Amino acid sequence: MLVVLLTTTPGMQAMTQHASSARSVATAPTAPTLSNPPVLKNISSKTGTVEVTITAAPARLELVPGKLTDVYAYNGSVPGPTLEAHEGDRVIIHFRNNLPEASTIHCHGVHLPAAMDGSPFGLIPAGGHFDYEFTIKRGTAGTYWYHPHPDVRSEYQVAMGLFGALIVRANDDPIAAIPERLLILSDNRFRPDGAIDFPDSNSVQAEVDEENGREGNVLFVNGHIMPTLSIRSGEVQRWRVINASPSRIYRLAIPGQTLVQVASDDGLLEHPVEMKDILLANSERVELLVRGTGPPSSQTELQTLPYDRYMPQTRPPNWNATHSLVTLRYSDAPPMPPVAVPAVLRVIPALDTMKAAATQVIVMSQGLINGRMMDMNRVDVHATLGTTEIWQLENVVGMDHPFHLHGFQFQVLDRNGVPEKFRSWKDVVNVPKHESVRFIVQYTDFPGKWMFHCHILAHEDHGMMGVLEVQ
Ligand SMILES: [Cu+2]
Repeated sequence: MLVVLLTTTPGMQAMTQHASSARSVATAPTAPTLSNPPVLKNISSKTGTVEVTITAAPARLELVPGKLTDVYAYNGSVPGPTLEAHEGDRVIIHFRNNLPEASTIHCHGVHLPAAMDGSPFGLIPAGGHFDYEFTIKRGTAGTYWYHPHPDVRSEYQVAMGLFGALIVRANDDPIAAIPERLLILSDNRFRPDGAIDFPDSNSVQAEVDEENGREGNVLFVNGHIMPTLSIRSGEVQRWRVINASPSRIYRLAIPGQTLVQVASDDGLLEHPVEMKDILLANSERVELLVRGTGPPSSQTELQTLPYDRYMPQTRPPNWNATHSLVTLRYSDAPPMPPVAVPAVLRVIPALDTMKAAATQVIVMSQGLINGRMMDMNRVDVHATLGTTEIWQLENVVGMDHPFHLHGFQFQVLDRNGVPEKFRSWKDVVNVPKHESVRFIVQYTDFPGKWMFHCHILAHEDHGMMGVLEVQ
């Protein structure tokens, strides 16, 4: 069964021709064209094996036009190169840590053995190396990403430039024919000389950053400031969007049109879902079908709308501004015929709440989970391999905490008791201020110690993390 996505709504052409008055926080002098980070070269000749080398090292790159910035980079680029694999592939990552400090590669959201998770339990020292090896589970095609996960230093290392996309493809992807774009969202803050700006530890800014997480005033998409993305009138594009910002939450919208969500963190939804705007918390991913509803030669933009995740006392002054992320420019080619999109993307069997062996209550407060700070020597949650559990996340403070569980993908059941509108596989869920979320998870395989934490990296670094042991 196919549905045809509608192309134009009345009045839209006029709106898109005069793209909104929103201003970006920082504007580049010349608009770059959106391009993708390089794709990691597969050095294996074996079918079904993806073998790559990733080196983390200091580098000096032009992140903002005309300035050179000392960064940490994977294979010399920010964002790092994209790891592409297929379901069922054996993935081997030869990681070399040439940073002056310990680090890891955490393949965020990927279901893999605990020893391959790149968690704080698997630190690779400065100058060290490690081979991550795992097989990508069938049915988990989706948009993932990788980043360092050392205890206490995650925010710093990600802010210094260590993050990259990890795309898992399926041979039976029902929308594989739709042209694809990758959008890795990040932000940063710079000194006048181009150096990445970290506040002095005793400053007011340091306190604000500790509370909010360090937000940048320069917004990047694939490392570009306000790039231009081309689209043809009538065309439909599949956008894979990753929030790689350590603390900024995005509320994505294109003025005058709705977005069609087709995938969540861990792959396709069951059906396309029409959304006015999409909230993308730290480390979340979404796949969208973006329709070229504007006329040839017009332009519009992808924006992030205001979203109040903050405590009133540390709310940034411009929190309620709309920021522009990407200029969407229509080619002068005549409109394309409508594109057919399947009404059914895949089937996601519901995990059965009647089979839940326990409910884990997780209370998130100011910097604490269940009243405690992270301790690598403590196990906070014990679970039995093969069982299914419900996790009840309660945010008891006045700011959002996006919650991430390592190793196991889950299904959100409800938010504040309201059943989730559509089923999806996720590995992170935002828990807004004073709200609660329940999800269900099955520990299908892979015993070991797994992290769970707030994905505002400053919160994680300051102890909002715990350990789940599956035995
Ligand atoms: Cu948090």
